[in-house]
Parts: sequence; structure tokens; C-alpha cells
Amino acid sequence: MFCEQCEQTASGQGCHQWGACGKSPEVNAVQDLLIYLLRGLAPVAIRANQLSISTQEIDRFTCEAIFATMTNVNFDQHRFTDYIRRAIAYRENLKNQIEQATGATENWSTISCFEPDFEDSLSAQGEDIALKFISQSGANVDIFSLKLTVLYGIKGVASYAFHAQEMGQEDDRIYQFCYEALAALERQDLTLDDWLKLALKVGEINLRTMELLDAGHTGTFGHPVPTPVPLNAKVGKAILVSGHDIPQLEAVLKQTMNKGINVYTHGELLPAHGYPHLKQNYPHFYGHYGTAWQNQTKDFAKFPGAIIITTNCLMPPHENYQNKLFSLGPVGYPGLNSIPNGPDGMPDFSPAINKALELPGFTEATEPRQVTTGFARNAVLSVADRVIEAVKAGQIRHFFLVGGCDGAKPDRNYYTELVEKVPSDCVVLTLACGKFRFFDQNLGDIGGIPRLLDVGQCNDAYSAIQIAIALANAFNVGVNELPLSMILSWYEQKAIAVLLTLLYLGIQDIRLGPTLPAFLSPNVLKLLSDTYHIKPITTPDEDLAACLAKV
Ligand code: FS2
Ligand code: SF4
Repeated sequence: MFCEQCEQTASGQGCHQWGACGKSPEVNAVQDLLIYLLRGLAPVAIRANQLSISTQEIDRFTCEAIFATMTNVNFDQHRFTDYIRRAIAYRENLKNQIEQATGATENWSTISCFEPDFEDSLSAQGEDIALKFISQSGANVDIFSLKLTVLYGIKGVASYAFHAQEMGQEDDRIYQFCYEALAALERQDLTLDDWLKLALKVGEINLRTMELLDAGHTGTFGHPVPTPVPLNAKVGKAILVSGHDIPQLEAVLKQTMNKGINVYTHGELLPAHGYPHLKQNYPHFYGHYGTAWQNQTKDFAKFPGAIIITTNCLMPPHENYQNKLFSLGPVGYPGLNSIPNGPDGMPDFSPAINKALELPGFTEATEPRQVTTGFARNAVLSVADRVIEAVKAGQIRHFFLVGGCDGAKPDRNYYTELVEKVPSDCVVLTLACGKFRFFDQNLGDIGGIPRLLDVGQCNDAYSAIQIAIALANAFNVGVNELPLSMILSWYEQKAIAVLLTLLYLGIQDIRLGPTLPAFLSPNVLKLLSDTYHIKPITTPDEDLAACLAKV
């Protein structure tokens, strides 16, 4: 087994025996096998597109299958076997269509003809494939490093594209690029410079993908508005919805209407409370429960209702709550209840609803507590004039974007301490699950502008980028000249895609932690730090001093 796609990779070097996320070597190997099949499907899809043969269903399948290989999404070997079978079926069907269209036999490369032996161990075959990939590419560690950067970045893009597509937002250029990048992983003729350009292109395409996702969310649910969210429990039956998928959260809300069940968000679904459409139409959309994903084994065990996990981050469930936990879409774990589709092909949440009705729910209310979310781009930019005035008047000295993922490592306390130490004349913008390190702190306000602004999920990185660009335009400077510092925490592959987007946009001086990606070779890291001055976090005091010296 070899996997180093996330921040918690073992010893900062790679998981070899067992995934620190809980992924077994067998599941890791079938994930590698699936990626190999998708890399072989890619050239066939590219050829089909050249011939105007529709690949729409395959585009969506590819994104879902890639999404399933991300950290903390799917641990179920059977699900990967199914994805593998479907990839082969789609590929062979497309080949037939291509041959019918051209009237000729195409010369497909080995990877596009590969079929595993389903009678034999798929994980053993996946191990072989992974070793071959390493031995083919590993001779040049820097190129291998950038190949992994591209692959992991594409995983992030595919997950965002999957979300956007659920809301009817698609752009063929995204799918085409994913195919091109997957196909490129087979090439041995590209230089370091070519791979660097391809990695930045992942960032460019990811920006477009996040733009679509933003359009999907705001077009479907309205622009988020600042909204107080109860953190306390209310007496009554309860369902907890976790992950990132807002359309699926709405489906749960629809199916629980008038059933006497209060719906709570967990983790990255907190910002869903900011969407006016959800707040206005579903009175039982109540509050938020628990904190970041890595605390779920405690939080889920205590929750007295059913729990639905729509996307990452799923941890291997504990026995004491597995029977009330339900997974959806690309998410999976052996033996975990999965939400079936109804006759209309849409998820039917009845099993989770019935479980919630069976369970006691909250029998006592807890002490009222709340946080405010909903400071996405529209809300922040609607007070842009006041923000600009406050900056000009010296009331706001500096902005800190403290965003990204959370995780279990103790060195992530850096982010809590940093926010606590941010001087009182500075504003903190935050997004993604890393905010649970400080989201309930009362930092007060500056002239009515809150000092802690929750822009949204990691999926809302586009919103944060638009805020930075709008401020830069208002001050007639580039984003790098703003009194703004980006202090990011990463964990999984969406964060890699967002980081590549920031580099594509030419953002300098990003501080990244808690550790730097293991898949970046020393030379690649040097290249990035020479060009973009990207640097590891140090201590809160040192980093704050350096950021404030920028003004
Ligand atoms: Fe957080 Fe986990 Fe959002 Fe990441 S809930 S680390 O996969 O997607 O951010
Ligand atoms: Fe290890 Fe992360 Fe890979 Fe899991 S996803 S096996 S923790 S590197």
C-alpha cells in the first residue's frame, strides 16, 4: 500500500501498512485500480467528444467515481468493484459507438483495453498497477510529485463538479480537462515545466468549477445572508445531516416536512443555514450539532436521532452508532446503511426518517447558544463601502483569511491560537471545517462589521476569492497588495484543488499548515516557494507579526 494524498498521511511520508484515515490496504488498492480504469476510459471519452458522441452520463459517473476515492469518502471494496465494472462497461460501449461512427477499428493503448480478472483478487491487481505507476514515474521524483499533484487536484475538481452537476451546473470544458489530465498521467514525454503548467491548469479549471458550484448554490437557494444558528438542542425527534451536499439536505428537509422531526446540520453543512430559501421554506430546519469531522465518533454517538452523511468526511463508524448512520451518493462503508433511490430515481430518505422516529430525539432542551454564518460574497460586498471606509480610516488594519480543513492533529491548535491573538483592529474571514477551532468565539465588531466572518464551506472558496478580488478592485491594487494574509489549513484533495487555484491566480505569501503536502518533492516545494513565496506556518506570534508587517 502507498497513499500520501492527505495531510494525515503516516509519519508525514505515506501510509504503507494501513491508512491513518482507516482505509485498509485492500480498499486503497481497489481505489488505485479504479483510478487506472478511469485513466484508460479518459482517452476513449476524449475521442468520443471529438466525434460529437455524447459522454454526459460518463462525465457524471467519472466525477462520482473519482470523488469516491477521496479521503474519508468511501471505504467499501464492493462499491469500488461496482465502479470498476461500470467504468469498463462505459468504455467498451463508447468504443463501439466510436467504431460505428468512424467505420474503422481504433488502435487503443494498453491502458484503454485493460480489464482486471474479476475471479482473482482485485486488490492484488490494484497493488500491481500502483507499483507499475510508481516505477514508471518514480525515476524522476519531481515529475512524480507533480503527477500526484495533478491527480489529487483533479480529485478536488471532480468532487466540486459532482456537486455543481447536482444543481444543473455543468461545463463540458471541465469534464474534457479532467479526461485530458487523467490521460496525461500515462505520458512519459512531458517535462517538469509541462507538469507544472498542467498543475496550474487544474487550478484554473477548478476556479471555473467552483464558480459553477457557487452559481448552483446561489441560484437554487439564494445568496447567503447573515443568519444566527442555534447550537443548542430543542426537544423533539431529530435528524442530523453531515457532509457538504446542500441539495441533498433540502431533499431531507422536504421529506421530513410535517413529521415532527427537527433537522440539524453537522460539520460543513453549518453554512446551509445562511441560504434564505432553506430558512424560509422549512420551519423544522433548526440548528447545528457538533463540531468538526474528526470529533464525529463522539458527536454521532451522543446524537439521539438518525444521521445522514452526504459526503466527506466519514470516519470508520463505531458500533454504538452505526445502526443510526446512513450514507449517500459516493459515500460508503462496509455494512453501513445506504439511502436507496425511490421510483423517481431520487434518494428516498424513509429508512433514516423511520429511524429518527424510532429513536428518542432530544428529551430536554439545552442552554441556548448560537453562532452566525452566511457572510458569503454578497453579504460581505453589500457592506463593501463601510469596509473600505473603515480601512481608509485606519479602523481595520488587516484581514486574515484563516480557512481550510480541520483534522485531529494537536498542531492544528495553531489556528485557534492565531485567531485568538489577531489584534482587535483586524478582521478574520473563515471558511471550511477548520473554523470549528474558533467558530464560536465572540470577536466583537468594528463599527458594526463583525470581526469574524464565516464565508461558508470549503466548497465556497470561490466566494472568498471574489471578496478578495472585489476589495482589490475597490482599492485599485492587486490582491497581493491588499492588507490581507491567507493562512490556510489543508487536509484532503479539495484543498489541493483550491490551493492550485490560488497559485493559478498568482496569490503570494500563502501560509500553509499544519504540515506541507508529503507528495511535494523538495525541488517542487522550492519552485513553489521561489515563485509564490508559499511557506509553512510557524508560530501564531511569528506569523502574525510577519503578516502585519506587510501593511
Ligand atoms: Fe473538512 Fe473534510 Fe470540507 Fe474537507 S469536512 S476536511 O473533506 O471537504 O473541508
Ligand atoms: Fe493515508 Fe490519507 Fe491516504 Fe488515508 S487518504 S491512506 S490517511 S494518505
